[in-house]
Amino acid sequence: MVRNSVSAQEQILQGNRRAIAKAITLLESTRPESFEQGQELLESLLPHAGQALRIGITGVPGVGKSTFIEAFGLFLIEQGHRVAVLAVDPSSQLTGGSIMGDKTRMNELAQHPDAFIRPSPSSGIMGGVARKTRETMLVCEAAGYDVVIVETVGVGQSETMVASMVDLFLLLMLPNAGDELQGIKKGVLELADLVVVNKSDGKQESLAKTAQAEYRKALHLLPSTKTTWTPQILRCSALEKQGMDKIWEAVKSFRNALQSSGEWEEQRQTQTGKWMWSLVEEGLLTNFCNHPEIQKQIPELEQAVESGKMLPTTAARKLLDSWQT
Ligand SMILES: Nc1nc2c(ncn2[C@@H]2O[C@H](COP(=O)(O)OP(=O)(O)OP(=O)(O)O)[C@@H](O)[C@H]2O)c(=O)[nH]1
Ligand SMILES: [Mg+2]
Repeated sequence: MVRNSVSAQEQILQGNRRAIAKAITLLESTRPESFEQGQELLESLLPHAGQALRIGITGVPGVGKSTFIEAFGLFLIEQGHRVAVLAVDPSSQLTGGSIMGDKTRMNELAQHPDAFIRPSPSSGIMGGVARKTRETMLVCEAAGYDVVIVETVGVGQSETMVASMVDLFLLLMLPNAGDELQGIKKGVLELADLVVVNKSDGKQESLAKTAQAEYRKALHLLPSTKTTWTPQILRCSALEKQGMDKIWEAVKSFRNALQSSGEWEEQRQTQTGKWMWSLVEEGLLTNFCNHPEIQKQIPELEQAVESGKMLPTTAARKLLDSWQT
C-alpha cells in the first residue's frame, strides 16, 4: 500500500489526470480503508500544495457563473496558467446537480488539457462537502494547477464555507441592480472582494453601468473584510468574453496589496487553523454518534425533545454524560 501511494503521489505531482481523479475518488470514499489510503496520499501531497491562487465565485442561478468560468478560465490558460474548477453544490444530491448544464456551458474549458473540472462532492452534510472540496483543491495544487476556482451555486451557507478556503471571493451580479440587491443576502455581498456585473452587453450594457454605480454605493456602506483592500466593482460579458483582462488585473492587484501587507499570509494561516478545528469537530461528532450507548439513546431522546416532553438541555446533558463515562 505504501509503495502504491508513493507512485500515486509521483503521478499526481507530474499532473497525471487519471491519478488526480483517482485520488479524489479515494478522498471522497466512505469505505474506511480507501479513506485511510486517501488521507495518507493527501499528507504526502500537502508539502507540494499551497502555491495556487484560490478564487471563490458565487452568484444567483442564471447570473452566468458557468459561462463566466468558461471565459475566464480560457483567458487564464491563454496567459499560461493551469486552471482547476471545483464546484460546491449543497443541493446536488437532491437535484442531481447542475453538472449537465455545466458540461455544455464549460465545453471548451472542460476539454482543455490545462484545465481540470470537478463537480460537487455529493456528501450530505455541509461539513463533509467542505472537507472534500478543500482536499480536492490541495490535490489539484500539488498537480500544478496554479489557479483554483471554487464555484458555489448555493445562496447562503455555502458561500461562507467557500470564503473560508479561498484567497479572493468574487460575486457575480445581474445588470438589474434593484432586484439583485434584494436577491443576494447582505452577508454574501460583505464577503466579496470583487463584484462583477455580468451580461454587460447589448441592450443590457447601460443597465449594467447603472448597476455598477449602485453597487459602488451599496458596498461603500458595508464594512470591508480586508484591511488593505477595498472591494472593486467591475463589469463584463461572459458570453462575449469581454472584460476578462480587467478582472484578472484586479485579481492581481488584490494579491499584490494583500501580499505586501502580510494580510495574505495571515488569512491563509487563519484558514488553516480553522480547518484543523473543523476536522476535530467532525471527528468528535462521528465518534460521538458511533458510540453504542449514545446510538441507543438518540431516537428516544430526540423524540422526547421534539414532542416537548424533555428539555433540549436535559437531553444533551444525558447524551454527553453517556459519552464521558
Ligand atoms: N447576454 C448575456 N447572457 C449571458 C452572459 N453570461 C451568461 N449568459 C446567459 O445566461 C444564462 C445562464 O448562464 P449560466 O452560465 O448557465 O448561469 P449559471 O450562473 O451558471 O446558472 P446556474 O448553473 O443555474 O446557477 C445562459 O443562457 C447564458 O447564455 C452574458 O455575459 N451576457
Ligand atoms: Mg452553472
